[in-house]
Amino acid sequence: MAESQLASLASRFRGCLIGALVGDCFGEPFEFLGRVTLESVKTFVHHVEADKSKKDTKILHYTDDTEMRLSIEASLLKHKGFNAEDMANRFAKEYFASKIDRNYGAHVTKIFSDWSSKHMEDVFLPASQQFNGTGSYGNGGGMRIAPAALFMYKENSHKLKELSDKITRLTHTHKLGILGAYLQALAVHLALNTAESPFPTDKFLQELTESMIYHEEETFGKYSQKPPSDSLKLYSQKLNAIKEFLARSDVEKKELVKTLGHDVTALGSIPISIYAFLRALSEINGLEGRNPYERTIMYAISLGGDTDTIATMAGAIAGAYWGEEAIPQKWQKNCEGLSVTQKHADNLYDYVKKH
Ligand code: F2R
Ligand code: MG
Ligand code: MG
Repeated sequence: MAESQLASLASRFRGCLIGALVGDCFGEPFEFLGRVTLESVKTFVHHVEADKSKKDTKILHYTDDTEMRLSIEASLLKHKGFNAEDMANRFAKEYFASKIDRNYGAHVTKIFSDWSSKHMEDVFLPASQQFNGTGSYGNGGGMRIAPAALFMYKENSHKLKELSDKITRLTHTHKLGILGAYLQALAVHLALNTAESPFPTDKFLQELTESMIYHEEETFGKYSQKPPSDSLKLYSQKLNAIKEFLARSDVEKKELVKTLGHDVTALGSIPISIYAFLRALSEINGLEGRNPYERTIMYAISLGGDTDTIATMAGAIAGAYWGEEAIPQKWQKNCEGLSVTQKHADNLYDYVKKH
């Protein structure tokens, strides 16, 4: 693909948010299902792509990843920036109003209850009290952060981090939860701002790694919270592992998951989402004939574990680079929340163009 064939910016805004939506809806049936294979993902996708007139094609519901993302978009647009009380209100209102179980994280809903039941002088307080005051390092910050990257399209990474941190701290105050959400936001921001083709993988990974080294030193130099994992303890280490995996042709899922993770923590899911996007830039055995966005989603889900969240994060990055056109119409139309996602993407694009 030559530079002139890159998708328009408006298409990339839509691609990012629709890309995230599809990842969530397609990943949901597989979340922590046990054994997931590329073949089972292909069977599922073929079913989605089958003629809608066939009786058993159902709309795919979104989960907490999308419900919270939509609230962030609505709040940023309404207030032309971050408003803590409004965003918190929207998170809680959507959670309590939903007739569908969106499968929220086990602890985050306690924060919604606190916001709703107590008069809160400080909306950041309930999150900071979770897990004996260490805060959550779940991936709930990263799963919903893509709109921050769109909103800060014209701004530098420091401004992006300020916004990402504020949004994340409403529910996740552990340093790894906050850093992970920023890593995901930066990955989307860089993909959106990349005007080169083919995609410059080395440059992308280098920028992510340099930024994470800078912020990890700043963070762990000042704070005493220790990372929970007994494998690679920092995002920058996992980004180095991604570079090594991409240089090899013999990487098995087992080794990938052991090193990068595929669980509900930020450290155990955001790096593998970035890897899925980068790996899908090249052909993948069994996914011949699929474009890079399709490969990203199908491959991300095939890695198993927290599939809705890994696929929504990988899908946001892929959509921000490849644009809306790369996402098959049949995939889009089978997802709950398509029209509101399109509207939010267009409104964010209009906002960014004017400011
Ligand atoms: N809830 C789900 N899926 C069901 C997950 C079941 C799974 N077997 C499991 O391991 O929990 N999906 C949705 O939740 C994820 C996002 O979660 P979020 O918003 O980060 O929630 P929470 O409650 O803050 O954190 C999730 C879990 O992480 C562990 N954890 C976090 N911080 C911790 C800490 N400081 N100490 C110890 N454990 C910590 C806890 O187990 C939390 O329950 C997404 O997958 C979304 O799709
Ligand atoms: Mg979910
Ligand atoms: Mg999940």
